[in-house]
Amino acid sequence: MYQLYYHPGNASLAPHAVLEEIGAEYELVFVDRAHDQHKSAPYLKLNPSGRIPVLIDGDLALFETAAICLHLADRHPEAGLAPAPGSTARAHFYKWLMYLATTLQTELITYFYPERLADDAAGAAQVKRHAEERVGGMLDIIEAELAGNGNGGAFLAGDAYSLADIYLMMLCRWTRGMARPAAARPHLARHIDQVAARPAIRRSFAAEGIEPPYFTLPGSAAK
Ligand SMILES: N[C@@H](CCC(=O)N[C@@H](CS)C(=O)NCC(=O)O)C(=O)O
Repeated sequence: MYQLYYHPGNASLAPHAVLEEIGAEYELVFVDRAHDQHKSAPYLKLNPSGRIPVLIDGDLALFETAAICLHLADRHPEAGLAPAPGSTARAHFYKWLMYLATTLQTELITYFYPERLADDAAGAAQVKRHAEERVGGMLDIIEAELAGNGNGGAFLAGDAYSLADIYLMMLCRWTRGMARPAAARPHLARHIDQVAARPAIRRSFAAEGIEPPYFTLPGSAAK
């Protein structure tokens, strides 16, 4: 049985939803961020970067969200959460998953922790503002893709649902407090609503206590 170290709504949400889509047996292990459990010696043995999540698969302790999702897809190919290796769809899938994990997610982390990149509160506010602007530009690129300017499918990696769609949905949720959240863009709104409506995704939300509205906060620019 897998174990997933998680905190509600954190980067652990994507692998949690992937586990639900697969129908695998797993146990959620709560990481108490209020007490910095993710910086404790036992946790750092599992993930030396002190970040959430970690997946335990037998003797394997795996960190990095995208790596965990890909490993689960590899272990359960019957779940169909990634296109066939070597296919054009797989190439697009790699491209978008890497874009999400290395570009959009990284900028979102700057948005959430601006104080790590500044010397004082004014500097942190400036970093946060720039990060929000840059996230907006990245979301516009994904919006154009979903509108059919790129490989043009209903989903991020083409015609079939994949774990890249789950990953995108998780990151879009993180923008809900922005002046112009992901859900303010019509194609992204359609996409993330479609992903969030899936029974497996709903189960992962329910288990983490995530309630609607999922992608906006009152007063945001999104409907
Ligand atoms: N690249 C890492 C980033 C994970 C990450 O930053 N997780 C956040 C929660 S969403 C975290 O643990 N933050 C605590 C910290 O940075 O101290 C991954 O995808 O696993």
